[in-house]
Amino acid sequence: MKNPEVANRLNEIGDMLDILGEDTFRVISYHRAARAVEATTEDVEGLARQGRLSEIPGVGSAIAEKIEEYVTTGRIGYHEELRGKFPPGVLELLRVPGLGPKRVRVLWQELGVTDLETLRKAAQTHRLQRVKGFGEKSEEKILRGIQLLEEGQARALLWDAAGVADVVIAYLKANSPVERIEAAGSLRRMRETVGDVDILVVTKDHGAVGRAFTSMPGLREVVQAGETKATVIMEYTDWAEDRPRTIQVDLRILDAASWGAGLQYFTGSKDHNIRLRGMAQGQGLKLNEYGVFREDERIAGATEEGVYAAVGLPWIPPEMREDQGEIDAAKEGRLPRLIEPSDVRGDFHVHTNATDGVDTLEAMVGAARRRGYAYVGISDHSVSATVAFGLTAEQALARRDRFRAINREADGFEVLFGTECDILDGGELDYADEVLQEFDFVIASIHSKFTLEEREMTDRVVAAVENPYVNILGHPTTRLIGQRDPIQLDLEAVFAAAAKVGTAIEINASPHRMDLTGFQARRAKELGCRLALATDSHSVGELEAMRFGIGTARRAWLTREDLVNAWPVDEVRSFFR
Ligand code: DGT
Ligand code: CA
Ligand code: CA
Ligand code: ZN
Repeated sequence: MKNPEVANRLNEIGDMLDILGEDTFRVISYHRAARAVEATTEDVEGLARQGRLSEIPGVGSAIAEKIEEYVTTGRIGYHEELRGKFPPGVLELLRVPGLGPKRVRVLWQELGVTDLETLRKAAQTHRLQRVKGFGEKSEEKILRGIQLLEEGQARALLWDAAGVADVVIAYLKANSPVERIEAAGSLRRMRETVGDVDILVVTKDHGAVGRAFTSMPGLREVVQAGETKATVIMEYTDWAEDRPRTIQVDLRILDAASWGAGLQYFTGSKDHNIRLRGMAQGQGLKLNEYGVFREDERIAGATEEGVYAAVGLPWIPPEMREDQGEIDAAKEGRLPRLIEPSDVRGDFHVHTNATDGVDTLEAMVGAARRRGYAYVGISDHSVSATVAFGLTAEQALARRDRFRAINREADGFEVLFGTECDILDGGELDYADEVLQEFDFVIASIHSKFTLEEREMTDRVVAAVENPYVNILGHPTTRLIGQRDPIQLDLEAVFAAAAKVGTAIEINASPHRMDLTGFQARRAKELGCRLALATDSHSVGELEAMRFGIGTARRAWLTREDLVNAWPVDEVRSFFR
């Protein structure tokens, strides 16, 4: 499917026009078309062939022509023409938090800043301050922004890494004689970012698997190719920005007799492994990636369960293997029964095209149903979220009839009528209480004023959490991986307040948010909070992110009782009331 590539080109055209100071209306139309192309579930190639491109919302004839050109020739002449108008690094500057097209143009034209490196130099040597609108604060912000960007580039989002692993695994299954295959490493532990993808295989024919692995489509480079081990660099398009990126993929071929030991070893974490190995040594055993050995005899290795059992432990779920007390809990029989995908009955925090989503209410509801959910909570933005086309109270409430109509038709499935209501500067909510009480549930979220000091920010969030109409605190820290640091917030105080009044805390599974993290969510539970899993979907495809929300919940040691989504709809409704 070429949709991501097309969306990326259209976005770049919009950005370039903006830097060149072209008409805002044209700029916006390219960005809007890019979002729609990315979100549509239909392949643009097929639509182009059938002459149906203009059915994509926001795609007029001029943009349709460019998409057609890309689909047939792999390039867009207009894109290349614009590219020729400035140094290539200039576009990169847009990715620095706080730098919009207008500021980028000024930096480029007045200071000769042409890429991240020259920008860094200009900030370090305080030359930025010579430009109107830039001061010492903006220099610091820009330096931190460059650092965030580079950290983000070093590790992939979990969503992206999982996508690459899925493709590699499907390819090897289809094109080589693998008997077993699984992803290990940080991906299996569901860390929110992944350094490299580790794939483990059992096969009788090493050569055939190695050849398939080193000749997959999408390879940038083969770093090494040995008898039991190979490393390649794969290309992918990233979720957050639709940019071409690369990630390392390691393949290891294991003997069937060592499958469990290899899986255990290469899943990590390293700290978990070190502790486990210490435990084995204490019992006179040797543990490595080939098995558990007493003297020279292998007493376990074929299965992971067997490896843990050999050192006297029950199997520990991969998401818990972070050396955070899980080994002691296992030893003492205190491992929780973690939430499973099949326990999840619904999603909260879903946007539609009434605000900044791209799909209709009916499409989002239909997709949620097809996932096997019993309910879905729809939560479009409130009025102050202007960049997200937030709804006035009247507009929001006027939609209720449409929800009622869907619910009358849908047996055994319920749509909950919600809102994602902005938390304003002092912690008051964007809608009045009389409006808030009309919704089935209210998510309160921060989308503005990210830079308050901790004390003020904590008071602000606690005030929102204590509002009697608020049911869920949305993406509590607001961090965006690789783009924005978390706000200064005393999470302990927020969790304590939420536990007291019965406001649930969100685990937001949107790929670049992943907010709370597993460690934070575990602390929320310890302080008595309920948690709510939410994908913050802006299109049908993003409902899939629930997989990573569940991963995070498992990293947080959460069970069915802890997660509102695991409850039947009547219990959810009474909790919200
Ligand atoms: P990443 O790739 O940075 O997101 O994190 P991981 O955990 O996937 O790390 P990676 O790919 O370097 O190695 C995969 C697993 O292999 C790691 O989680 C544990 C195991 N491992 C790697 N190096 C060592 C080591 O020196 N000692 C031990 N005990 N285990 C190791
Ligand atoms: Ca890894
Ligand atoms: Ca690795
Ligand atoms: Zn939000």
